[in-house]
Amino acid sequence: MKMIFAILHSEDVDETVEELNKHEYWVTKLSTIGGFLKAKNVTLVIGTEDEKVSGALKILQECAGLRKSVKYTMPSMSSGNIGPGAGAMIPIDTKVGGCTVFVLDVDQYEKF
Ligand code: 2BA
Repeated sequence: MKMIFAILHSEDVDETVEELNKHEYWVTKLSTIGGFLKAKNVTLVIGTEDEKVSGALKILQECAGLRKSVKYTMPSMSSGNIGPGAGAMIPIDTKVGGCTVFVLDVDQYEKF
């Protein structure tokens, strides 16, 4: 038996928990705050059998891992862009998400 602690961005939590539940993982959500940036994040506590750990890690990586995203922004007027297409949105590559995971051994597991 293992205990997985996964610290992830709040915006990735709903999809991640839904996917974990769909694959029959038990999950507890804790509202947490990063010690360095003091920003809110969420820590998921997942108790599971050893053989199911890799499946949980795969879901965490897919739903909450660091990934690329394209944001669109308006060009600034001050850039002197006044020709045709001046109002067109500019795509900017950004990175979103990111998840820190700890996997611990569990000595005993009971439900009373
Ligand atoms: P990440 O490394 O992606 O960490 C995101 C959040 O995950 C952290 O929030 C913290 O809540 C948790 N976390 C990460 N590694 C941990 C660990 N070994 N033990 C316990 N919790 C852990 P924050 O502490 O607010 O950190 C936000 C981001 O600031 C970090 O992103 C990292 O890029 C940077 N950072 C954190 N501590 C730092 C430090 N001492 N020096 C420089 N940069 C730091």
